[in-house]
Amino acid sequence: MMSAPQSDRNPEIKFKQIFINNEWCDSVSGKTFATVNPCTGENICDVQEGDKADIDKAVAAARKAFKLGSEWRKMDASKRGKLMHKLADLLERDISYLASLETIDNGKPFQDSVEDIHFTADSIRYYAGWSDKNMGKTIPSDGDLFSFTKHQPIGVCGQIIPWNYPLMMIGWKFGPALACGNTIVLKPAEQTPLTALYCASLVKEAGFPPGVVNVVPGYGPTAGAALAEHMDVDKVAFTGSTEVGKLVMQAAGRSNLKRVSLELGGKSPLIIFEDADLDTAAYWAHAAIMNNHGQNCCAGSRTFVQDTVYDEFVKKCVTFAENRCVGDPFDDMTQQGPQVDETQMNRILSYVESGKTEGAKLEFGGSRQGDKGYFVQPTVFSNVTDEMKIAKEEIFGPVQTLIKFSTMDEVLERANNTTYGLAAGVITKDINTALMAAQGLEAGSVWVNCYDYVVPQAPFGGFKQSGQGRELGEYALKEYTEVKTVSIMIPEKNS
Ligand code: TXE
Repeated sequence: MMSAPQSDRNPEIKFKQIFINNEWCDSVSGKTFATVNPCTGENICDVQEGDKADIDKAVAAARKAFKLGSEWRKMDASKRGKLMHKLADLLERDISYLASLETIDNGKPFQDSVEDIHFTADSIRYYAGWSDKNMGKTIPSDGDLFSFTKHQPIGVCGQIIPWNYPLMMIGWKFGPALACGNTIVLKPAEQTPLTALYCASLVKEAGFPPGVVNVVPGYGPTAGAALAEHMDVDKVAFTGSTEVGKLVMQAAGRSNLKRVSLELGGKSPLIIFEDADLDTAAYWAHAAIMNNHGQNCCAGSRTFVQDTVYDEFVKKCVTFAENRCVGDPFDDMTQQGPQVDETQMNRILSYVESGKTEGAKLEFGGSRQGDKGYFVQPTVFSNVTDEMKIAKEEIFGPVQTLIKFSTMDEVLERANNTTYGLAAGVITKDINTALMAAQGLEAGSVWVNCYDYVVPQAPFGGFKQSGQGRELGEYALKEYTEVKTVSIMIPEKNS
């Protein structure tokens, strides 16, 4: 039995370089960038700053590892699965260290980092099981043909990830890519490169051949754009803002039409019907927006509440916000640490100002907490209407917007009246209400009587401008597979 993970406020920073071909190197330009502890605003360390030249080196290594006859291409699919299991075990072996590193770099509470690492390991294990099960078919073709499909890896995959779940995004991205036999160049977010680099050292320790996984820390418009535009990258997977998702897709179109999968922003509705148990509903509504400090792509950032219970519900939400424990992420009681950086904090505070200006009622919070680090008070707005900026744009912070509705038809139409479509939720005791809402909501995930329950086995992704393709579950294999039809002329076909 594993003992409970122990936090360390000052974890030793072991890896700050670029990881290519299972080796550590400095950036070609010689440049570095600082990564900051959002709790204090102080620099943790300087990390090598990769840009186009380093991406070129990493892509060349990934291409070499993908060559026909390479160790990786010849490896049994089941052996790929074994290496992935080893990687998942190593992540959990080092969970105390990794969770401490995640918390100083990102600011999330230590226990949340621990949970993220378990989810990372679980995602990699889930896909390890798929490694020898991504099967083609034999096809009853017309003519004297013996036809079959072969599911092949796509090739070199660029993976660009954000800072809100730095390690977990690695699990979601590495899992299907490696299971299907691809090679990877990962660019972590510039705000949170440290756990990705340590994870790279575990890839090497697990025994993956050189070049299968490469990690290049750096900025989006330089290193990220170089991956999206690269003529020798076969696929790019991106998680981040819708704005940058569009740039990634344009870059793919301008360059080599590489495959693209995107997981983007959201403005997800959570609908509270009058028959719900209001305490439970208020709990879910609070968790839906406040988890991970609101820095969650599927955050329930529009809470629609039926008019008959609206006033009572607002009070309950305020109580939850009042009781939320904001502070030191290494304290066991803390539910909310700082936002990831000063830019995000200021962005959130400017949304709060716009909410006040546009006439929403600030029920609780609304300010920065303290003057050190990037803490924002849990914030609750009532009397929010659909056309307000806080009801339309992704705030990505702990800001709850409570919106009134009367009928099912009306709320579905209003909930769907957005360019996004990542997730949605419904709280009700009535099965018909639940099913009608689940059917009508335009979202890639709909939760009933819960929220943000994401598991490795079930697909996750967006309708509309929230994305392209799906992550997790069997569906994600498709995003990392090319299907080849092989047709063989035979003397005579018999059924
Ligand atoms: O995102 P970016 P930012 C949303 C959220 C947040 C807003 C801005 O609303 O407030 O986006 O956050 C890389 N080519 N989400 O600026 O820029 C970048 O280096 C290629 C939702 O941090 O999209 C990082 O690795 N890559 C989201 C990654 O893209 C580029 C999570 C995400 O950064 C690039 C994060 C370029 N031109 C923010 N520019 C979610 N879906 O969970 C940047 N990048």
